Amino acid sequence: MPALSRPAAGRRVRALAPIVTLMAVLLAAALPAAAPAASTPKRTSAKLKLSTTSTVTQGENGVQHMHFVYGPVKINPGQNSIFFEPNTVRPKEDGYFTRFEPNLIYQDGTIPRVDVVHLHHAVWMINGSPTWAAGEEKTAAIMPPGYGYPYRTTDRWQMNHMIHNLTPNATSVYITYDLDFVPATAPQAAAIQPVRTQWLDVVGGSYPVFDAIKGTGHAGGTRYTYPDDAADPGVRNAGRWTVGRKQTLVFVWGHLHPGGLYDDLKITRNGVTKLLFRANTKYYEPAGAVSWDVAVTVTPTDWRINVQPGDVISMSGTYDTSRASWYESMAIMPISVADGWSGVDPFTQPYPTKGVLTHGPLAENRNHGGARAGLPNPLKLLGTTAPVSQVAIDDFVYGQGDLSAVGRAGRLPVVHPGESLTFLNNDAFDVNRITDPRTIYHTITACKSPCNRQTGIAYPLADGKVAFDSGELGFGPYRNAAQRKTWSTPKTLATGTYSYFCRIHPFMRGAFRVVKLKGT
Ligand SMILES: [Cu+2]
Repeated sequence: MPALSRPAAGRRVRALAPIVTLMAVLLAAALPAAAPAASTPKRTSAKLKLSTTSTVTQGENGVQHMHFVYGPVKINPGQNSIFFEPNTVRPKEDGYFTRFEPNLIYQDGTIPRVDVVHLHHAVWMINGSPTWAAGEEKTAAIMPPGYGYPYRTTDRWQMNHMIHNLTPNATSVYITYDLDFVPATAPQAAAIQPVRTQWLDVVGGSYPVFDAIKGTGHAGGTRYTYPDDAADPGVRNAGRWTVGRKQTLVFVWGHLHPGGLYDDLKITRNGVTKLLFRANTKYYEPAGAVSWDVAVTVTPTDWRINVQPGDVISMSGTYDTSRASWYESMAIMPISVADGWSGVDPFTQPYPTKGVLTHGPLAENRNHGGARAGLPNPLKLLGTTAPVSQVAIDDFVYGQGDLSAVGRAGRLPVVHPGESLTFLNNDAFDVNRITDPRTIYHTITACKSPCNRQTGIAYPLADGKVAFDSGELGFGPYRNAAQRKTWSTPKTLATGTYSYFCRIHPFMRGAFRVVKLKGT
């Protein structure tokens, strides 16, 4: 189990969240499969650990409950990198999948605390197509009775994962997935209608993200919907699918990041647009829509929508921009689709719209943060006596003005109005090593002063009075890397003290000051 201390212990002591015993959670399989959204499933609180070996147990009606364990996945200090790897952890015979449920565990079967290491995303790529996915919201995909994903042992599986290590400590984890499987040899298999995933994503590409900036969007700058509120009209067609033949939509789920409120699935026919389903969030987080302590609704088991050639299926994602900015946000809706019609016409017949939750509050989300941490209040810290032009970041520490620093290094770097302070990420290694997965990305992201409280899943937030963000400083093969290691503060900042944090490693805090020095 990784300790929450820095690797170079003793040099400087950080005020971090107290080390608490990691809590095991109930086997998610023990939860009700589909409780009405109105009734929240119970918090996971049992002492069960997930198995660290793949297992199969025989269920009823020919169904096998399969628990797969993928890994170990070595996690480097502070990593936030994307990997594509072949995946051979899967059934040994042909059949159908009727349920998918993801998780992340340590070697001992316990589930990592989400503020320590978490599944930013994982996508199960099958024969080159994204089929199932997981984010830290850990939604389960449960097919309505009679539908299943066909599986052949000759299929090509790849795992695309982005596991985010919020600490400077290396660790090792396993991605788990619980699948209900009906072997092709079981009599029940003959009655299963095959489905495939139609992937809808508001942005598209290998790293489909957008920024939802505090105070922007609609409803007085409190809601930001992508693509509707996006400035770039070129992106507006990414989350659309034009139907080519008679098909039935049988199941829909939605992926969002913290701050996300809902994903909407829509259909347009003959110029008329209707909402087919809203994947709505249920935040268990006491502070509201600001953390991963959330579940997202899926379609109810009797939801079936007939679609026909020419129909346009589209989606949007909406974030709360009243309290904070949400950088690198996602909005994705995988749809399970069967051939032929086995549902209702959405324009002439009623269909259920109330979603269901697939899990309750999860124990791994319990460290919310925000308590006193013993860090200084930057508003009361002295500034440097001369203007500073550059702050280097080394080994997870901002070189000047880091709130954990003592003595002169803890003085806030001062810049003149109209000038900027440049940050240099030395943990990003060299440009010649751009594919090195050890690259450590850091950000300089505005948070509301003093921004000095204990780190948790809901603290700190990108809630600075003036929003700024450097992007992920560093190099790498994917779009999450800024492909540069420097960033300069806006020259337009008014005089005052500005707090910031690293949104990849939120224990990293710092501040700088814009001030006109006397005599200059
Ligand atoms: Cu960082």
